[in-house]
Amino acid sequence: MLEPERLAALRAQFAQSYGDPPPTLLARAPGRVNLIGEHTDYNGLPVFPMALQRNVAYLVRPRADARVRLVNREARYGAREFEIERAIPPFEQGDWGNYVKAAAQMLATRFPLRRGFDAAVDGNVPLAAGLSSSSATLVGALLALMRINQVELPLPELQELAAQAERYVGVAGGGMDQAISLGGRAGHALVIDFHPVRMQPTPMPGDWRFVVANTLVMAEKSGAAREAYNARTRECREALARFLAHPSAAGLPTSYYGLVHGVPLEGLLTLAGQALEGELQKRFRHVVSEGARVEEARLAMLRGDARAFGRLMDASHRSLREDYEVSSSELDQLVAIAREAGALGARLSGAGFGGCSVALCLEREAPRVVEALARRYYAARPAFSGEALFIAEASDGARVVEL
Ligand code: NG1
Repeated sequence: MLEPERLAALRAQFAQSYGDPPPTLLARAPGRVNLIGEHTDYNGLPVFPMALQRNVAYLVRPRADARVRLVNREARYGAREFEIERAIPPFEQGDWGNYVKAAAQMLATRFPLRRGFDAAVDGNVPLAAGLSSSSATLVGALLALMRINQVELPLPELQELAAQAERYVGVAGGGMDQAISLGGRAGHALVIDFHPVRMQPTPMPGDWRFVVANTLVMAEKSGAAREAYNARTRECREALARFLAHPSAAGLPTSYYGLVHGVPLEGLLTLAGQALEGELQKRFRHVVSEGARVEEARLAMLRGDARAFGRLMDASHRSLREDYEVSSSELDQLVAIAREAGALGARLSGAGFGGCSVALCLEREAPRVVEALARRYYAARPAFSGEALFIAEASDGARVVEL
C-alpha cells in the first residue's frame, strides 16, 4: 500500500521523533489530475478527474488524549502540535498544519472527538501544482482521526464533509479534490456530480495515456492564487444572477446545472450574449460550455474515441485561456509542445495560474510527447527534478489500514 522504501523512511522518522511504541495505522490519500470539467464544481456542474499514483501518507500512533503531533519528511514543513477542541484556532495562513486542523475542526464540530495522534507525514504529490496535494493532506488526516475515534460515514457524506472542511483554510472551493481523493478507482476516471455527490466510474481505455507536466510555477492556493480563485467564484455567482434577471431568461431553470441540462448549449450562449457583457459574459460562457463538455467527454471515453476526447480537451483549454482567463504563458507553452509532439489534446488542469498541464496521447505516442516536453520545456529549467513530468496512473482512493 506504500512503496517499501517510503514506508521504511517514514518509520525511521517516526521512531526518531516519538520513540516507542511504534505506529499502528497507515493512512494514505491520493492527489488527482482533472481530465476535463474545470472550474465547474463550485458551480454545481460535474468534473472528470482520476486519482493519481502519488499520495500523502500518515504513519500514525493513536493517543489517549486530544493532542495532535505532526512531523513531516519534507524539512521545510516544520513539526506542528495542537489540541482538538471545539474551536481550533488556525496556524498562520499558508501553514501546512492547517489542512490537518481543517479535518479535526470539521469532525470536532460534528462528533465527540476524544483522541488525537502522533504522526509522521510524507507526500509525493507535487505541491501547489493543481494536483491537489492540499486535499490529499486533509483527507489522510480525516481518515486517520475517524478511525481512531470510531467515526463512520457513508462515502457521499464523507466526500461532502471533506469539501466543507477545506473551507477552514479560506478557499471557497468546490468538492472535486476531496471527492476523488476519497472515491478514486484504479483503472478508472470518474465523472463526479455534486449536491449530493454522485460518481460515474468510467473505465480508462488500455492504450490511453495522460501525460502530466508541471509548469514549475507554484499556484499556491492558500496564498497568491487564492484571491484570483475566490474572485472567479464570485463572478460566476454574479453572472448567473444577472443572466436570470434578464427578461429573455424568464421561465428558465435557475441553476447552472438546470440550465446546462435543460437548455441546448447554442441557445444558452445566444441568450448569454443578450443578457450579459464583458467579463461576466465570458465567465458564464466558460462555465456552461465546460459543463456540457464533461458529458461529451464521458461518452467519448466509453466509446474509446481518443480523438474526440482530445478535441474536447483542446476546447476546454481555449475556453479557460480566453473566457475564464486562468491560463499562463507557461501552461500555454506546455500545451502547445504536447500537441505538436503528437498528443491528441491538451489543457491546463486544476485551478490554473501555474500548476500542471495534462495531455492525452495514445500509448505509442507517449514517449515522443514526454521527450519533447523534457527537451523543449524542462532542459532550460534547472528546478526540473524528474518529478515534474509523468504519466498518470488511475489509482484507488484514500485508505487507512492497521499495520
Ligand atoms: P486545485 O487548485 O487544482 O487543487 C481547485 C479547487 C477545485 C476546483 C479547481 C478548478 C479546492 C481545494 N480545489 O483545485 O475544487 O474548483 O480548482 O477546477 O478548492
